[in-house]
Amino acid sequence: MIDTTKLRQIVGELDEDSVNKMLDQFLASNPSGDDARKVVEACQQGMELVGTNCESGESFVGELIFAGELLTASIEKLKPLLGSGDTGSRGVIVLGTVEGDIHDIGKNIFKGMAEAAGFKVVDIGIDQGPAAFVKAVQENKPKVVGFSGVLTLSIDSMKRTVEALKDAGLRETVKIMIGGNAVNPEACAYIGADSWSKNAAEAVKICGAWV
Ligand code: B12
Repeated sequence: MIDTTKLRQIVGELDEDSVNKMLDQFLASNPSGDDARKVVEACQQGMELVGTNCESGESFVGELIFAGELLTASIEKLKPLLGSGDTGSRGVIVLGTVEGDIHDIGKNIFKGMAEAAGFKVVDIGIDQGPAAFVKAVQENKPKVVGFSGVLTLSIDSMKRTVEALKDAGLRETVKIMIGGNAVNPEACAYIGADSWSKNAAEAVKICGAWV
C-alpha cells in the first residue's frame, strides 16, 4: 500500500513528478478499490493544505488552481479502480456552479469522482441561473442535481434554483445535493436541498445510496 502521509505531503507541495511516480507505482501493485479510495482521500488532504496556505498568504491562487488540476488528473488515473468504470451506469447527475459564482475547482473534483463511481455527469458550467438548471433537467432527466457554490451569496442562488425546479414541476423527480465552501446543514434546510457536503468523496457515496 502507498504511504498516504508522504502522498499528502507531496500533493501539498505540488510536486507533480513525485505524485505521478508514486501513483504509477501504486497502480502497478494491483491495488483494490478501497486502497484507491484511501489514495484519493490523501490527495484531497494534500489539496486542503494548499487551500490553507492560500488563505494564510503562503501560496497563491495559481497554486490552488494547479492543485485542482493535479487532483483531477490523479482521479483520472485512479478512475478504473474507483467505480464500475462504466460511466453512466448509475444514472445522470446534472451539475453546475450557481448564478453569481464562478468558482469551479471543487465542482470539477466532484465531477471526476462521480464519473469514477459510474455516474454520467452533465456539467453545465459556472455562473448558471435557475433557467439553465431547469433546461438541463428537462433535457437530461437526471437522478441527482448538484449545485456548487463557495460564495455566501450562492446560498440564495441555490434557493432560487430549487424554487424554479418546483415551479417547473421537476423538484420531485430529482434529489438535490449541494456542495462547496458555503454549504452547511442550516443552508441545506433553507435552500430545500436533500443533502449537503464539503467532501466530494462523501457526497458521491450519498448519491450512490440515492440511486
Ligand atoms: C481559488 C479561489 C478563487 C479563484 C477561482 C478559480 C476557479 N476556477 O475556481 C478566483 C481568483 C477566480 C476567485 C475569484 C473570486 N473569489 Co475566490 N477564492 C478562491 C479560494 C482561494 C479557493 C476556493 C477553492 O477552489 N477551494 C478548493 C476547493 C477544492 O474547495 P471547495 O470548492 O470547497 O470544493 C470541495 C467541496 O466543497 C466539494 N464541492 C465543491 N463543489 C461541490 C458540488 C457538489 C454538488 C458537491 C456534492 C460537492 C462539492 O468538493 C470539493 C472537494 O472535496 C477561496 C478561499 C478558500 N480557501 O476557500 C476564495 C473565496 C471563495 N473567494 C472569495 C471571493 C470574495 C472571490 C471574489 C468575489 C473576489 C473578487 N473580489 O473578485 C471572486 C468571485 C467572483 C465570482 N463571481 O465568483 C471569498 C468568498 C467569500 C464569501 N464568503 O462569499 C473566498 C472565501 C476568499 C476569502 N476568504 O475572502 N476565487
